[in-house]
Amino acid sequence: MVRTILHVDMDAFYAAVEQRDHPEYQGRPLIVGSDPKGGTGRGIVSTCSYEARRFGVHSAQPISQAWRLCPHGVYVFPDMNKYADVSGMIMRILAGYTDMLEQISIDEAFLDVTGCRRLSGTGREIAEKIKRHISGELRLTASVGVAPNKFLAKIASDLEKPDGLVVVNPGMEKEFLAPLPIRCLWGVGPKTGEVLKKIGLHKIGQIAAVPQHDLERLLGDTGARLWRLSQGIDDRPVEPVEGRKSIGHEMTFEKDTADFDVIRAALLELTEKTARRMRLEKVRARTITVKFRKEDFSTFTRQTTLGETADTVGKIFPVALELIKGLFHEGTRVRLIGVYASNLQANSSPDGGAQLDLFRQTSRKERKLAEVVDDISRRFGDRAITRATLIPQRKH
Ligand code: TTP
Ligand code: MG
Repeated sequence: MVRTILHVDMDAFYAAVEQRDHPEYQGRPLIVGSDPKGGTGRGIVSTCSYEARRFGVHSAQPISQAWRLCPHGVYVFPDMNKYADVSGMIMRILAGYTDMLEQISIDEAFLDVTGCRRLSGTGREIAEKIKRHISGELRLTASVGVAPNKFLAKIASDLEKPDGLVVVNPGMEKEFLAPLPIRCLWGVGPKTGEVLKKIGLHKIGQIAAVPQHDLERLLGDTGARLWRLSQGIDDRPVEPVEGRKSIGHEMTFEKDTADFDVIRAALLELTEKTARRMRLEKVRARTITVKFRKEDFSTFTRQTTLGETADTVGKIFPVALELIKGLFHEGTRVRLIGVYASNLQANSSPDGGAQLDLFRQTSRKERKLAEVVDDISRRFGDRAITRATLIPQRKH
């Protein structure tokens, strides 16, 4: 069955909220981030208004550089509580259109409106309604992509920002993708990008024209996945939190590795991402699973059920590490590892739902730490804060 998926993404989210609430900022370059301190500030830009983007300012840029590019801009500190409240209002509006709603960050969500088309109109009509609803009620603009799958909807929402609406009709997938640069394909990092460029592939249409097995030979699993995406194929369902079976992350090592320290560091990073995701979606897990693939592609999984539900690295990592140790033997060369949290439960109680926790005190401290980390990474990007053990050892 052909699906109708919407991707809704707010325009310049934090900056737009500030401009709405401070009419004197409207029409001006507005930079939300840490204190620029007259150009000597050491923090980064969270986001900026479209007026500021014209000067080359962007998210995750050092604030000192933003200052050089745009010294006459307005600089404000992020007000996370306010943005979280507005985010909640946006999600409640979206939830009024379908139960098939998957929030993926503070300002974006996927909706599967396949079942609503007859009642509420075409995908385009539903998208127009949602845009009007959000701007009428919250005085903020959203950009929406409408397409037969998540991948295309996400690209489409970005194409005509701000206040955009782009529809990819079924049958037009390949045509729509062909002229776009390959970095739009999920999973094309700088490394893979280089490999593809070297053999003369720059546009998605060029990838789509390569025989699938050639791309697979070149890039393995990634090649197969990229080829499918280049054809506009993406079967992943929109997963509302309640219906969601698991949250997790996996990674393939650049080079197969037998170094357990490398594996441990990667596992910690994956656990960190997974736990953060769980807190964002306000769920806790009872089951932890690890995935382990050797150089010969043989793949193993192991899982454990916890005595109590968890959503922090402190609780999940030791369990995941034990599971991985059970699968690793001296000399084993590892290609990929993953960690998944499942058996998910909504987390509504204020102490994080850990009523059975005997170590209340440590548990509370750990949650506090996790919340601070979440806050920092929301403001300054995922790379802004990490565990010291994840920083590669440098000379100094
Ligand atoms: P985005 O949707 O990526 O950016 P945006 O909404 O500001 O702008 P647009 O979508 O129109 O391009 O991120 C949503 C919010 O998340 C953003 O307003 C601020 C925050 N954010 C950070 O704090 N750091 C970052 O590096 C990024 C990308 C976003
Ligand atoms: Mg946005």
